[in-house]
Amino acid sequence: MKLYYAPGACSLAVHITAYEAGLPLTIEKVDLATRKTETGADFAALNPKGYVPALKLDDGAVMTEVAALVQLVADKNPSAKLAPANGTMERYRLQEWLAFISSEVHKGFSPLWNPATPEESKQAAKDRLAIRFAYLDKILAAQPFLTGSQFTVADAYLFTVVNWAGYLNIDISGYPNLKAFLDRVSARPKVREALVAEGLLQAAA
Ligand SMILES: N[C@@H](CCC(=O)N[C@@H](CS)C(=O)NCC(=O)O)C(=O)O
Repeated sequence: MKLYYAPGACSLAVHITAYEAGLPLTIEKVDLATRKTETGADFAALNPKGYVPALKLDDGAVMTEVAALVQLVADKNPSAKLAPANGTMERYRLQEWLAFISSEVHKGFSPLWNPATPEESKQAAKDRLAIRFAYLDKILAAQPFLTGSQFTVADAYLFTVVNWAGYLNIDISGYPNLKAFLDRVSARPKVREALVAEGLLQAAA
């Protein structure tokens, strides 16, 4: 499998999932401004949506959308327990989390990345995110991960997007359980490996 990614973007959730699942993965960086990859390939031709992540499977098929990709990758190695079995209530709960993260948190950040967003709209986006953070903080007060005691793809996705708060100078110290979650996930060896591979963290000497 080959993951087309941009450093620290939502593609990191798929990257973390593949490493946590112990699956072989090659990665190719995409310049989102030019839509060219680091090998000079035309990313827009590969994924007409133009955004990362895109995953090229071993049969050449290209898949997109974080919420679908993390499940596809997790299901390739069920023994890693990154997603409960398909068709179970636990799996639907996981999908409930993935939908929440995608629409309420991931896309909640989007206006903040856009330099053209007026200040007023940025503040409104931050206010909405604060409501989501407060909810997540309550959940994570009672359990280490979103679905309970097991790290899943939902945690990989939540970590990836809430981690953007640091880059955007959004103070999350008012959500100590969410902050502790970020620290807990960022300390995982496979997460660190993905961060190093994307050039976001120095490899330990
Ligand atoms: N619905 C997509 C959204 C992906 C997305 O927002 N990708 C961002 C990076 S996190 C991106 O590539 N933005 C550049 C663009 O849209 O041109 C998904 O969930 O995978």
